[in-house]
Amino acid sequence: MTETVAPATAAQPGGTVPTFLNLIDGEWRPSVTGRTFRSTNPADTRDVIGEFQASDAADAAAAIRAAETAYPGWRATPAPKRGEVLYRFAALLVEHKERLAQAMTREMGKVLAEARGDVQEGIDIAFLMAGEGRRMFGDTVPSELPDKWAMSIREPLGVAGIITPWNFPIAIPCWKMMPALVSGNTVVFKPASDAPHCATLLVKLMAEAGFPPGTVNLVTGSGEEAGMPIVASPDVSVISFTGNGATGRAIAVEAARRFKRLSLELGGKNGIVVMDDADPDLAAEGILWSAFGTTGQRCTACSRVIAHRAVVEPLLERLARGVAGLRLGNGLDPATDVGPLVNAGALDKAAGYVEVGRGEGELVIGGAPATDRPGLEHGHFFAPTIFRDVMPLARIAQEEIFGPVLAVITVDGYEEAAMVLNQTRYGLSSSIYTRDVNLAFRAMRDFGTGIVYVNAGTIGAETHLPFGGTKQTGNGHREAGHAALDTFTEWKAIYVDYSGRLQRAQIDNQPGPG
Ligand code: UN1
Repeated sequence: MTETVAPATAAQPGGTVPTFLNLIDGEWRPSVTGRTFRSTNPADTRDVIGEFQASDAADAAAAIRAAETAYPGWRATPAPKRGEVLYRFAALLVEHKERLAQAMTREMGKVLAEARGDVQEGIDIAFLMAGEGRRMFGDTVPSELPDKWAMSIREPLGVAGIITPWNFPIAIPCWKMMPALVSGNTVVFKPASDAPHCATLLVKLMAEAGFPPGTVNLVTGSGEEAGMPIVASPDVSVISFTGNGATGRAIAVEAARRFKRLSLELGGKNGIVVMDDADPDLAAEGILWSAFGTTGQRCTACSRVIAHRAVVEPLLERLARGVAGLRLGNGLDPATDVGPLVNAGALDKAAGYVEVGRGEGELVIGGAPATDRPGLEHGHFFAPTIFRDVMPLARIAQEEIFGPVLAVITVDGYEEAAMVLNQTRYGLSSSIYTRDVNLAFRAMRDFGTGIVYVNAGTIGAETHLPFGGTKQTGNGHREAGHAALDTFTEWKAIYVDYSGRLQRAQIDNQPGPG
């Protein structure tokens, strides 16, 4: 493989563009299609990162075969030994953190400090799951009968299909692959087409860490050509997907045909409630970070503020001031607060929702692409945007924009705030700012999301608690924490009768009255 981490600055026009390959059965291989696609820098699209394999069903099939072949050996490897490979991988991530973070900022635009955080999340989950190699707790319970043993163990499922988004291009693949691998599955990994370079660097380190050939296979390409064949394959036992709802639905339909285990992590429309007793400075800071960090491109990003009428003016004043101070630019520049959107489609989507928003609320600040500003001409930059006086059921308060567009809704009390907060089809993250402990506990109970924050924004989940959402945010599974093992394992109940005679179970030994 031509493996270079190109300089952080834009490639010279006419400079050579490296070509990257799939990893199948421990070998770097070109796609059978002979086609490639480009990954470019969203802060400056003249900077081409590389050509990547435009794989199709035949490449997916080869990767699945490799994973199937590697499975018996990996499954038979004791879990603590599998965990040791994860430890080595985690250590390599630590060693290469800065290089990976730079490559990430260049490929998908998030500012360097956040890119480092993304790699850190990968490190954290790798260490956590490495430890699962020595835990992976099951139950040992007393039997109903004498001289009989009863216990349960987790077993791997087989080949895991891992299909990931571009917005956390190291963290999310690690969230999925680490629990899959430590529990004895082998992996076929199809990353988003906006971040194939990060995926390539990641699997290269995995191979270096000592995952045996075929245990981890990488196939780049489009969702339709390379992803769907993985979902449809009878030889893939479990799919874990993070991405948009429409793709999630198509995957769910296909997976259902084979009763395939499927974990979906889809959209969000995360709200922050600000009560009249909240500290307005603290709330404004949390909102700005949650709404405009990662340019609003997190599943957990805050896109709705539900503010008590008594605080809405001081809050909006702070938010507008905060937004005015945010510096847009290339994420490699330490002065940058907000990087570009990932691609031209994302820019068009944000602009389209701003047009919708003009009819649904009052524009406070922003509202346009920022590509007319000096230095931003060649990137997908959009000005952080706030609308006020938005009605709870307005489109900009209901639909996931996945960009820096925030809708502020005014309410008159806690009951109304909780109702509005829950009035969406999604349920990933939520937050309340209040100094009233009773209200905080009511919110913990009432907010119908998988993650609830008190006096903090909606982003920044830690890797050792379950991550995921209710309603159309997913299909009930959770990532991260020990809950992640539930996606990639199934339970086996084991009974050992050491009495040396036939003992009928309690249910089979009911003589009846008299
Ligand atoms: C995502 O956007 O899909 O909680 C993941 C957070 C991060 C993960 C976000 N730890 O904001």
